[in-house]
Amino acid sequence: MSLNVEQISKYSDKHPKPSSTTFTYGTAGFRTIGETLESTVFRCGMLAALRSQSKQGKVIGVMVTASHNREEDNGVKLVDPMGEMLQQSWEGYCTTMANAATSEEVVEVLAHIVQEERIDLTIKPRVAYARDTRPSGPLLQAALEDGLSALDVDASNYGVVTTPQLHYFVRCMNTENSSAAYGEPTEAGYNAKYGQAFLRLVSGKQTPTKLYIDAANGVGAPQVLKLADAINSPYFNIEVRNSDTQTLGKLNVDCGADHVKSNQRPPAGVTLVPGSRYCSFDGDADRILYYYADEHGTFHLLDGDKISTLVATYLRDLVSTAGVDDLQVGVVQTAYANGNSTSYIKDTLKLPTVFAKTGVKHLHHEAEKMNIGVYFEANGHGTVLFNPSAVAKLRAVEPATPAQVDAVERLWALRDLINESVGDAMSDMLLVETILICKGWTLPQWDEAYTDLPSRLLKVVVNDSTIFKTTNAEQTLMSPPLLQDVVDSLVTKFPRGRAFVRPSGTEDAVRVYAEAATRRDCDQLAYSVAGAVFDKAGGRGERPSEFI
Ligand code: 16G
Ligand code: MG
Repeated sequence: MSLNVEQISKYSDKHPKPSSTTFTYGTAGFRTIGETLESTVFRCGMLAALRSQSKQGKVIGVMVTASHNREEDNGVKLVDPMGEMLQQSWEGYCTTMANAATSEEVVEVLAHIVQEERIDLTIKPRVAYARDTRPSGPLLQAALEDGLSALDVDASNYGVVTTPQLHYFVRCMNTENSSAAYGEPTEAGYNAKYGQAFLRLVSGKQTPTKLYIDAANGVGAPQVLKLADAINSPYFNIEVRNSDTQTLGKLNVDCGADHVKSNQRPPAGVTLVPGSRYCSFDGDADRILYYYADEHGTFHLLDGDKISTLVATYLRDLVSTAGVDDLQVGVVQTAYANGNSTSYIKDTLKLPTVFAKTGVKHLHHEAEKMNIGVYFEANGHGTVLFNPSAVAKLRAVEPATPAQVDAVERLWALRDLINESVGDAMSDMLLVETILICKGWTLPQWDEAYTDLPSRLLKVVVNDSTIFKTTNAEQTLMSPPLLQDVVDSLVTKFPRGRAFVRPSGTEDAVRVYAEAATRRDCDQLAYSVAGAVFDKAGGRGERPSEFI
């Protein structure tokens, strides 16, 4: 069997590539102005089909979203059979395919992939797809459906759902009727699985105060309300703010997890009252952060690092109570993790921790190497993985005391509560709520574990960000030459100073991160490093110079 060239060309001619744009499959798929993405999304439909055939007809996911980016942007990414990010070796195919100039070239690229991957075209391809609430979503979805029709895909449309929900559906579909069955691949199945695990873990404890959720005016708003309906219990007492997905121009504007983390202040539409509890999702609900105001009204952020230390502590204690001694909990962070969180994990919790490159796929792969791997980016994106040896060790344990029985049961329930396919704001929220309810903790009590070092993230626009090459989990610059020496010498001037420079994987810019013992030192360090990048590596526009 060979590719149906006539059918593919007919559909492809409907979605010509804009001649002036070059597309790249970046950290989280393709992402740019939504209206320019039609040809790319169409082609992703065909790529998903081939990927499915290369996996013997397993379901591949396609998600149309641009997460926390502005509303006019959109994006598309592919999801592999277990709900994980697309295998990196296929990213190159995606980029080549997106940049094919004509329909003839599109067919050539498809034929090349079929040959390289030895794809059996007689296998029926299966794809599950969904989108977020962006206005360009319906147009792109129609293009995607053409791509699926071009290769005669057996397709499932999940409508408007969060990114992690689609990852969950893909994993469920591919594990149905197997010993690894993950759940029912429907919204109701998702809500039932996570909702029931949550209630199993918290029942009998004291009910919490209300949780205010900033849903970034995105898809998390309708979905978390459905989750609350399914849970239907005072243990999940929520009020959703920034839930307007209908009015144009509101998505992620002055709200959402990225805004809160970047600006270190509460979102619009939420007035913090001391004693109350708040969290923010991002636009596609794969990130979450908590925050509160103290009695002086000062804002305190509980970011991904705080979530990961809370979760790792809880798991470590349960593992120890359960008596599964050789079951190791580890933590994966990125260079953006606050230095005090890393010291806390190493010195106080005494847990192993490693750094991975930015981007969920990199953390995920490191976490897979651990028995129980907790991974979070400081921006609130993360989850927990139980690897097969952890599951085997848990199965083998023979609890002797009621406390051990309880701890083992809790570990199983936690595994059901966690979306292991990818970081998930709703599942992570239920996890944090569970731990707080079980410990009887307020947000300030959770916050007591350690105090963040002051940190600052700056962006420098340069002529060519591709000259920036890093190593050591993006903490050390290899190129441009000698720039790392300058960074190193600046860092030594400030107590507890740390700084790194890395090219962004989602936009054409360079990011500078710095932290130090005091706010003043931290800002001085950040601006001196950013100034050095600007001067020595082709800075464009205004020189970053607020303090120097
Ligand atoms: C993407 C990543 C996020 C990462 C961010 C870094 C996924 C699903 N998302 O949004 O994890 O923190 O990129 O962006 O992997 P940057 O490279 O522009 O700094
Ligand atoms: Mg997101």
